[in-house]
Amino acid sequence: EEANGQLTFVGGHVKGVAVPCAREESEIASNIVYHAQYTPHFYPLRFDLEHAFYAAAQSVRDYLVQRWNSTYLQFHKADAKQTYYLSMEYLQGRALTNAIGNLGITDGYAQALKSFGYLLEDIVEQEKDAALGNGGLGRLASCFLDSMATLNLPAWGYGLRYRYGLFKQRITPEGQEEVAEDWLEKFSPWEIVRHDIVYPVRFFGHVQINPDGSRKWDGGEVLNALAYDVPIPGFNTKNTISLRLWEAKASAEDFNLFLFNDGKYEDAAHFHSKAQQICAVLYPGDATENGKILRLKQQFFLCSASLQDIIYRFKERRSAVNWDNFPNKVAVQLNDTHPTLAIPELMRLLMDDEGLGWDSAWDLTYKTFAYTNHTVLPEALEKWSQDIMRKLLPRHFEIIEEIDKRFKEMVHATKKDMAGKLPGMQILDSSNPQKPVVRMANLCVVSSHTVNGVAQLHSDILKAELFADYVSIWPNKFQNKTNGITPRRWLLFCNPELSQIITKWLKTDEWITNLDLLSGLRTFADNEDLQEEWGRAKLASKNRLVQYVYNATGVSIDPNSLFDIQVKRIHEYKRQLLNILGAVYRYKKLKEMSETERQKVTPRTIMIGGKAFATYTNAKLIVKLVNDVGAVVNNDPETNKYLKIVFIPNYNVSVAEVLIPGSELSQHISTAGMEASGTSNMKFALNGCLIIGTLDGANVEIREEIGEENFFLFGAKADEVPRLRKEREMGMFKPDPRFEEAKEFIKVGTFGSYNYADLLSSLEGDSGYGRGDYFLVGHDFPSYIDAQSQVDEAYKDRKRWLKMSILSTAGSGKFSSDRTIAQYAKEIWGIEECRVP
Ligand code: B1H
Repeated sequence: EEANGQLTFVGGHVKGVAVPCAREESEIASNIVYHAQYTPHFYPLRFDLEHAFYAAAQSVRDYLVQRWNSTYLQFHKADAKQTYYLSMEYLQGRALTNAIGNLGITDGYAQALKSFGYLLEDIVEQEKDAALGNGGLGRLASCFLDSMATLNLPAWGYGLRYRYGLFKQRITPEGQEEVAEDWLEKFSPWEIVRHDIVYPVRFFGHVQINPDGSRKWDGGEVLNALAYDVPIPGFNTKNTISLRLWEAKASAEDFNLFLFNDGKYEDAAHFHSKAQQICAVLYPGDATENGKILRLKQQFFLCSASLQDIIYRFKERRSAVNWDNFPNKVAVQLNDTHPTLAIPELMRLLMDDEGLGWDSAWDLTYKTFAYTNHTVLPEALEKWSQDIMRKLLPRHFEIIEEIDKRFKEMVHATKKDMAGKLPGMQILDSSNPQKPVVRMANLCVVSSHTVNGVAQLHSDILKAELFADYVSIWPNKFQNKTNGITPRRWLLFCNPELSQIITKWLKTDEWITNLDLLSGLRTFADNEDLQEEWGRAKLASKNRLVQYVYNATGVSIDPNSLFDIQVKRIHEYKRQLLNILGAVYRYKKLKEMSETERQKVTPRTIMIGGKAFATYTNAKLIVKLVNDVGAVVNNDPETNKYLKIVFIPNYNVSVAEVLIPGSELSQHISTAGMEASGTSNMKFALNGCLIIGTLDGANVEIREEIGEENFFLFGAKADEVPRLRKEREMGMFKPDPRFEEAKEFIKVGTFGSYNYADLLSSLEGDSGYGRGDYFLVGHDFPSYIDAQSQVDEAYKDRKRWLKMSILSTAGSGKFSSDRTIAQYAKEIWGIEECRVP
């Protein structure tokens, strides 16, 4: 049984290990044929590209399921402490290339598909992105899962199975249009519905006080949470972990047959439609929170189902004899405050269902949770109305009140000197009697054993500003964990040309799981042979991008121009406006030059992409402005050999996989102190792309690692920002004439009839968020233009540029999510490797 690797069922339990997966083309081919015939999603005699994709994906899933079973058997046998990553967002993107790449069977699949007349590249393109996230925070969660699996860590991801993920962006003459993205239109070949894993989740109702004084939450509405598991394979290991996504379901009992038979079809299915609402859409905000009650329901739904599942698993283990053991077996990481309700939910389950007293329940809860903060933007710090919370979650509200009360008592009793700071630190904020709120970040800080920021600068700012008062109470609670990205998806798979060169020159492919080895490339940075190969690989990726841009936009771009890219969510603090104003200024200068002067200019293609939150007016105007500027510049025969400006529509994970390898310069130009980390900066640098950027977020550490001579720095420093804003308010700001020139060039209607006065007025006036240039575009404009001139000069020297590019990759080792996750595992979670033999 175990010898041939089959699973064996013994007395209701499963024993055994997974079979190693097929490497032979013929075996892979017959597995694909099997699914094409027996997984009846398609007419069996049809075997087109789409059918081939689904059949191939399902054959891969079989291997994943085998490994996934052995992984959980291993975790169970070892009774290892496990980490549960709770996140409202995962930006998984496509899975096929990643899965066969991690399993080491890419060649076998390429050959097998060829035998059917298909190219693997074309098959891969059939897959829809799973976009259950907004931006960096969601993509970080997905990179973390890849690293947890690769490092053989006993870990799970928990999230929601949104019916519609992040919207699809269409560009029309009016700007951005949002369209629902139907990623489940056919089905997802990667998920496994778990009809055996269902938990009830309650909303509303009341708290019932029992004769013995214990409390019970009762009444209201109860929905079921049904699990869908997505297997996450590690690289070069059998370990395959799980992303468990919850879907809301009403039960059959909630279907009112009486009403239905009476012809009242909608009323009959009232609960069913309520259930559907919960997971219908991903909240499409990035760094804004606008208090939707449905969003609060989603958050609680994730927390309650996940916690019940975690407790169920704990009880299955031999260590479960004793609740004291809970934090020795369970670590829960909160991906920002979105899953904060897990804290009062664990308290409730321990006290009301398991019968523990407050002190024991609190002790276990405190030792279980850790919280990651991802932003200091005030509008993104979640605050929920106390009234809504009390109504939706009456028992949790009581528990939160009690946590707050005891926190205040503790401060009065043991930290008297801090008592004056309580109004800023307490969880319940009733200072506005019209709108009392629960401050979720405060609840997290008070209830977690560890709090971390996502880059050194950000963590320092948290300690010095946002959470400064708590630092006096708990000096050792605060840590930094600089973000990272998975080198598998973001180099090995998306940039095979460059990966081969790296392996060849390092004489090993161990860099794939030990990214620090990239520093070995430094020795060869001046080597002309390497530079030649490096340049050729970049050109191959640029050509692929040229094709992509043409297909997506109809614009032809010149592969010999400098490819300059800024892709991220559109937000004023990320300053796409600075980029486009710089581009407008460049265009104006080109127009003023003679043709002989122009010929000396470094030709550029500026690409900007990203989605704007649907109700964020200025962000949407920025999208429209970039498109309007592009339409004029790209069609100007005088200048379009030297400058093109392209808006890349519908930026997402799979688009990033084409853009990043083909980039030469990327822009990470947020107002200093406002971008907590950024992670695309790491992806670009890893792919040999140079960065123009401010001293913000992880840029600071990237610049340290790759060397300041290889980074185009400009702009105010974070600690200067408050003073600069003050000076502005006092009317002391004198704008650079080049800044005025660029704005004026737009205002006079160069780029069409739309009046951008409202958008540009955000850069004018004296003060206020959204006015008075809060984001300091005007202040940083001159140093930005100067840094761009340095870029143009550097690009003219091909050898120098290639050397800088090699050094960017060579210095990116630190930014592997393997390093980040290893630090979380050791310094926050206290978990260890648990490897499937
Ligand atoms: C980040 C968010 C975010 N920080 C609210 N905060 C959201 C806030 O739906 N919402 O309401 C969604 C997302 N996202 C990003 O996290 C930071 O801006 C980046 O700098 C950072 O790199 C990323 C990962 O840590």
